[in-house]
Amino acid sequence: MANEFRKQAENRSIDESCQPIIEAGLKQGIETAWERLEKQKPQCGFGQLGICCTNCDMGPCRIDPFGNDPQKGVCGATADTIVARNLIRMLATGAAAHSDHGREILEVLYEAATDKADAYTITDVEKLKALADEYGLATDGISTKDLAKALSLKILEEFGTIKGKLQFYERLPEKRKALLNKLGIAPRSVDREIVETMHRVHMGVDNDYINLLTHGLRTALSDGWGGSMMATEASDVLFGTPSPLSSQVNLAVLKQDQVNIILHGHNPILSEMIVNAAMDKDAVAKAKAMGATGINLAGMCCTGNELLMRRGVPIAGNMLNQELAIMSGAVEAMVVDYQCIFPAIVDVAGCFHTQVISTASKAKFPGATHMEFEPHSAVQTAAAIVDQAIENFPNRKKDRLCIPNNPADWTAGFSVEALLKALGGSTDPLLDAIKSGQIRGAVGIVGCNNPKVKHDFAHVRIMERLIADNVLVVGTGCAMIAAGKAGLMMPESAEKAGPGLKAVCQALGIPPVLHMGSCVDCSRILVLVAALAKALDVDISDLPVLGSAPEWYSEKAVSIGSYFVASGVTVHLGLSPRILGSKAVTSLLTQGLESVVKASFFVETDPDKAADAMIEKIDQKRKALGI
Ligand code: SF4
Ligand code: MSK
Repeated sequence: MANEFRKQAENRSIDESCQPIIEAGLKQGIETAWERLEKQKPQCGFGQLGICCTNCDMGPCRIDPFGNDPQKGVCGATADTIVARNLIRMLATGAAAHSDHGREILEVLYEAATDKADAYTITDVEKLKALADEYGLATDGISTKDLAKALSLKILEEFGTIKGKLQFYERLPEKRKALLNKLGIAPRSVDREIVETMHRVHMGVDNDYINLLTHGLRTALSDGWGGSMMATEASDVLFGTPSPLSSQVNLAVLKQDQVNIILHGHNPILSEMIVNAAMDKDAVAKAKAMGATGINLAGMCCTGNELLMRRGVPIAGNMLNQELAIMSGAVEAMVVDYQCIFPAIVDVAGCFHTQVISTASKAKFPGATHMEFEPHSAVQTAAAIVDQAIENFPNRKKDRLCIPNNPADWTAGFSVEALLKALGGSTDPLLDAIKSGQIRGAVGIVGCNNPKVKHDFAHVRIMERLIADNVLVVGTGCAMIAAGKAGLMMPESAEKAGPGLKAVCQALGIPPVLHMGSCVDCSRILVLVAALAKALDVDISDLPVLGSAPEWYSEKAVSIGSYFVASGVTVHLGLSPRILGSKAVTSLLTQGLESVVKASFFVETDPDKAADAMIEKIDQKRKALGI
């Protein structure tokens, strides 16, 4: 039986740091996402094909996928309408999640500028001035705080602006802007596009699948070149623009002799304060008095990525590691903000001493302790959270500890600014390497874990294949945490790259897989590809670059994939979206879009075949560019 459990653990994940914990959980009968997925099987076929509609109370309605009756919902909606509506509803939820996060960061920037949130300072004044300039604000003789106030208000206005355009959209190359303007899908404001999606999917509004999907692209653009980009830029102003640093990753970053606090979710606003609170000497002294040797912070998912990028805080794991971290028996507190947090962590925590502490008014977890975060009292809340974790240390059951050894080393912090600095101030060396063929192209690998895919396997396999073929990988989110755990993010990892890429990485002292941040930081990838296209005076769709989400699960990923495609980057998906119930929608998204936005989606579940297809597409782009 023990062997059986080990085999099961190895089948679930390639992350060696979590396999012993999965095995221990199986022995103890602790339910995790993998068990819950099994219990859901067979998952509803109508749902998987996207042909179940619950949009109104005449339904729910289902379309027969074999062409028999019924072929229409009670209202008359066809499979094409239902599939397109369901997809853009998902997309809008993802765009809303990113953008609402962005709005909150901007509100804290405003409060910091108006002395309502003293704990926050403006760290990157240079970026503040550059952004103010971009927004047409006078900067001479204006104090930093006044500038931050004016800028945050100006950007916040764009959530509901009536001027009909977003400033960051101007960052697109002229050719792309002209195309999007011609198609009529330039985003008009952030909230407007999301609200309009919700309007269009109501019964009896937009029933034309092409019209629905076209607006889906506009909504996604309002996320990529709007809400997400605002979140990235405002976070940089507040907490600093990332630059390369070293840290560690995987569940072995948890410490046997210290109070372990995990910071999980997406928003850095409170967690940055917890990083400070954990360094407080009274808190450390109290931890020691409680029998620990100190306080250890570890990130999880994108709150982790935010803290890693700017503060070098180690990361315990990505999305499928969240329950496993608690099952190490070594976590005193898991502090959560929002997005990608399993409700089930409260149940798993119930089997151990871990306290789940929720902090966002909009994300409460029944069974968790709620300690609400407000910017004006951030320092006190952070201190109280750290104190609660310290108090919980004596409750740890030593005989249930299962902390793996050997954390992996990694480097992160590759903002566009840091990359340009490494390149000597311009994109030219990168473009020269691409033109000469030393670097064949680049792929942005982003997104999540999904228990339908062996944890981290698709991410890592695709990355290994691409770098071996001289394709530079950049990325964000849980994909990058997978890469770090697999040892692909050290300068020495260049050894795993093909000769051209290896030489470039060694010359610059960078790894072949570059961590650019959290989910909202996919906007950094947009800025990078826009800069490359502008330097070559081509459209983004002409570049030998692709996007890939090998293990995606979230609605945010639907929005990210769509804004990449709308920006001209073809995107690989490792799992099919729920669109196969409509041939028309499937064909539009996987082929038809090429003639509209010069990019499209393709689905390939086999990581090797996906890597082959990406390399082929990169070579086609190179040929078309004449390089
Ligand atoms: Fe059924 Fe139409 Fe209502 Fe959807 S909107 S549930 S297809 S009646
Ligand atoms: S956390 S959206 S599982 S990347 Fe950003 Fe990871 Fe995907 Fe959440």
